[in-house]
Amino acid sequence: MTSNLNEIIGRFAIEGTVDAVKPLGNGLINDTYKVTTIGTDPDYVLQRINHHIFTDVEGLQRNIQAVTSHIRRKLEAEGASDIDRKVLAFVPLTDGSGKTYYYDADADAYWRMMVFIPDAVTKEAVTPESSRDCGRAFGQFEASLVDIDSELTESIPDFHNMEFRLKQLREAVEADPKGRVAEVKAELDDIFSHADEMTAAERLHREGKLPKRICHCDTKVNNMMFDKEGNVLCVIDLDTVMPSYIFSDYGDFLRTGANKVAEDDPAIDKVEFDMDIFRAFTEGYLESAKSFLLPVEIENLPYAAALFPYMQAVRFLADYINGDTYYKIKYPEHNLVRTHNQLALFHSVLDNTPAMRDFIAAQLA
Ligand code: GN1
Ligand code: MG
Repeated sequence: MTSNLNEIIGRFAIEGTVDAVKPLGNGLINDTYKVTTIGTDPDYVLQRINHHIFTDVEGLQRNIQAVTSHIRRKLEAEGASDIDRKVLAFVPLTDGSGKTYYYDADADAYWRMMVFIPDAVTKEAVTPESSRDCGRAFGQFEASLVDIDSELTESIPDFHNMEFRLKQLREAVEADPKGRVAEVKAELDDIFSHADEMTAAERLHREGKLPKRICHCDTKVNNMMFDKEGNVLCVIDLDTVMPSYIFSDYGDFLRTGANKVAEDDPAIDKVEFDMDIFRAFTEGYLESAKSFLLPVEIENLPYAAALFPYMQAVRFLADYINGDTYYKIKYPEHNLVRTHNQLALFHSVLDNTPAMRDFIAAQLA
């Protein structure tokens, strides 16, 4: 059974009278609608949260509330202008519970409502200029959260834990439900030959040398709002905001932004790590994040750039072996093609690592 949208909207304490409700954006995980009101009252964004992926909706919304109210308080203390366009605002329910999500038991659906940010745009394409802005903005996002005192939960447990992702791959290989393991021996050999170096983060963390901080964990260019002049307004899509190594935000942006082709492009010989994007993003990121980053975090930025294509290859290959149960596929070999693409990117990052180290050292000099 599907939810009645007007009935859902009525659960939230919005201002004004609803004029129209229309689908918004092209997200793969949540369903999103724009709720337009009559006249000058704010418009809203209504979202159905995918609770099959985000199983702890209560914890997830608590994370988002903690993060957005912390950022809002800081902006207010700084006397910043235009605060409503610089941080998301979630609408509470009308029932006085203070909750910012509604569970529709009949349809087994979770909903939330936020204020629509007017006169803002998102970008899909990464240029050196926009990646510098993204680096600065994601670094700023982390910087503004270093002193948050709320305990955040992992909205997807072990999301970016490389040891855990390798364990999932080993389990897939062991089970081999589709008989696909025999055809991916070379890919598995490649992956497992780098397993030790790629799990360095977990070891550093256990040794007490590497902290977890509040990270965004889905740092794509399209998760950022810009004003009409092209200035960054704010970071959006906060479902994956959770404690992680800063490698998550740095590495995952470069995984998507600095690949010369899309992550599922079958032209594997065209996969290449784009050093122009790397330099611009790193400059922006260090500008806003170096005030709090530890030497161990900065030293390992090239590792982070390699870690994310590697982790994604592990995840895609495990899904391929398992019979494509997690990622949507458009054709039977899709996850295998994605695996090849991400492994090629991983090797391109390794080839560029000495140059990356030199660049980062020069930034700090
Ligand atoms: C998923 O749906 P999307 O593209 O935002 C995945 C990411 C992967 C990405 C690979 C919750 O993100 O971790 O990097 O696919 N998100 C989740 O395309 O698993
Ligand atoms: Mg998104």
